[in-house]
Amino acid sequence: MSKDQAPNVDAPSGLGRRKFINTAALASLAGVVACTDKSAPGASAPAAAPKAGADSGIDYSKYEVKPGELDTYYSFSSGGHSGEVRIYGLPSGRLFKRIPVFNMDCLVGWGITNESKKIIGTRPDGRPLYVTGDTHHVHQSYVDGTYDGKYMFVNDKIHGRLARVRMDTMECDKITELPNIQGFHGTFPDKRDPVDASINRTTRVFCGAEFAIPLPNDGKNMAASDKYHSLFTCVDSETMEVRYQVLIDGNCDLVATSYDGKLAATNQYNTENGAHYEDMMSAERDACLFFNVARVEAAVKAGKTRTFGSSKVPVVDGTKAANQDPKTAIVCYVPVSKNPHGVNASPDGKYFVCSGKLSPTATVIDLSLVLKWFDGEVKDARDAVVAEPEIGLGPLHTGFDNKGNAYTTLFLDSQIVKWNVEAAIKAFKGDKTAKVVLDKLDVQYQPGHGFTSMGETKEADGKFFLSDNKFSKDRFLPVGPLHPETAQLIDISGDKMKLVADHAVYSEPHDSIIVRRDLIKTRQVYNIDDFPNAVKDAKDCRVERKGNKVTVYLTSQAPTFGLREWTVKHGDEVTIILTNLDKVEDLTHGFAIPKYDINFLVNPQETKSVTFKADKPGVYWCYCTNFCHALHLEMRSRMFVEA
Ligand code: RUQ
Ligand code: CUA
Ligand code: CA
Repeated sequence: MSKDQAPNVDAPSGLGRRKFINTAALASLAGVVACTDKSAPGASAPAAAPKAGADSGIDYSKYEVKPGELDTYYSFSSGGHSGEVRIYGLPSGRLFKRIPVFNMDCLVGWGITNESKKIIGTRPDGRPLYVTGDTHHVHQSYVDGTYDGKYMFVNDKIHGRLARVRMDTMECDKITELPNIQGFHGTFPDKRDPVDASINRTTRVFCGAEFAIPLPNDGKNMAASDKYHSLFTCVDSETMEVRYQVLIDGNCDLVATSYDGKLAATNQYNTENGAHYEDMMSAERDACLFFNVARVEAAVKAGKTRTFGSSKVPVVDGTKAANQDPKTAIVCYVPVSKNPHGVNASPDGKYFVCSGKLSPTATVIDLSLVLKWFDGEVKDARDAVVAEPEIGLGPLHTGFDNKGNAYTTLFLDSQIVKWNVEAAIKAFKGDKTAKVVLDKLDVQYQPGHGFTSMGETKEADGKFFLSDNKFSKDRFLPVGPLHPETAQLIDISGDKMKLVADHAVYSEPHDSIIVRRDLIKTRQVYNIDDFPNAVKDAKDCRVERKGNKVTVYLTSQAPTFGLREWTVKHGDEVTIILTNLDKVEDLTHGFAIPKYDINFLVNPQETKSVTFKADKPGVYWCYCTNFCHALHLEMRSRMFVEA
């Protein structure tokens, strides 16, 4: 690939790199992938990749996970518009598992088995309600500021759904559709329960809707977009039911929660309620909204609520007009730089950082001052801003170490910037000696999310930062027009950031968390008693008929299925219930029926079922799809559909 094809194109002339990006400049940027002014201070051209191997002075073997060794961290990653969640090991970058959530997956039978369709929801004809999804953000459940290893939550931006993944089996067990919203983007669970301390674990998951819509959205009126609204939603992490929603002005983008459980926040880039991008960029400032959780819940309890459309979910009024008096307000609108992106909580529990996106700054908001605003002690919400350092072009997301440093992705600069939060606060107060920006590192290319090891917990350990980059051209062997993306591993334990690995990841890694391995406790074999329809003995295998409904009870035990053959009649509705009686770890069987579009797995001691219409007469070899035994190919059964 020639240099001029590389994604590092100089800024269109006339674009002042350290100045604000205005509408026109942004529009002209749309045609280039990057903008890098090599003469600017602190910047270097990422066109030349850091030298590999011995030349870089980095001992890469330190980060190697040798054959037979295990990784020290898990990385749980959303798969963007693949609709799934992925599990990697770090530092190796090994891909362990893809968890189907909002997509269909014929490896495990997600969207094919009755059990998965019950979680996804079905249409009247029995097909899954939706087979597309767009997962953006994954976060785990907390107990007192760190992961409790129980659940993982992930959003679907397309259809406005929140899914829960059980951490013991690493499978999705619930999906909830949020009412009256579109473009569900940011999500974050509570880090601590502020109301009922006896529960002492996450009970809320907050969800931000990015696209404002008419309420109700009943097709009667397109109206002007300034009449649209967004809702901020709270879902109960145990029941996965929607508890309440808050009506707001503008939109939501990312979501963060405080460590004391008192505040939930969302940054918003469209305070203008614009329908087109230039309208969304017309105001000088947008906002970061802070929800006073106790007050919101008191308002819900007091019945100061309304509902929209057919939804029964109580909605409280968080609009500006209804929240003029701080002493009774449920929402605080803190003005921040125009069109911000990302809001992240520092692990010391004190600050939230919003990234400027269109402004080369990050905004640091002091949570104690937000709480003081609610008490009437701070007059102007903008006074909760304690720093606004200039860090580089196109800042998006921030991770933190355990030494008070922040690491922000710079999309346009293709860099990670390391900066010190307390120094930024000093500089904001006028201290000219404060050294704010400590280091910059080129990444390849255009980072979106970046996150640190354990960085979303109070156990942030300052070891690694992972940069999920949106572009990878020239970093990997070419594979056609659809490129992989890059997840670059950066050692942040020293003063200087060190790029230590390029991991190719399938499109589109969106956001991840890096979790210490000791926090994850999985079961390796299911408990047969957890499945009420389990066929517990091979002797129980049989065919039962009620009218034209036929149930086939089946077991698998390497290398046989419990029935060698069975007969149903043309036109029957057939349900097959299959229990894997094998107890040995890793002894998974598959079950496929040609021409009937059936394909799913049963793990040790697991039960799954499928239902279909026997609409094609003939002999069908049902076979095991998952290599399980020396006689795997012989592991078959015959379905006879009698004409
Ligand atoms: S957003 S690249 Cu969908 Cu996570 Cu910032
Ligand atoms: Cu059972 Cu292959
Ligand atoms: Ca805006």
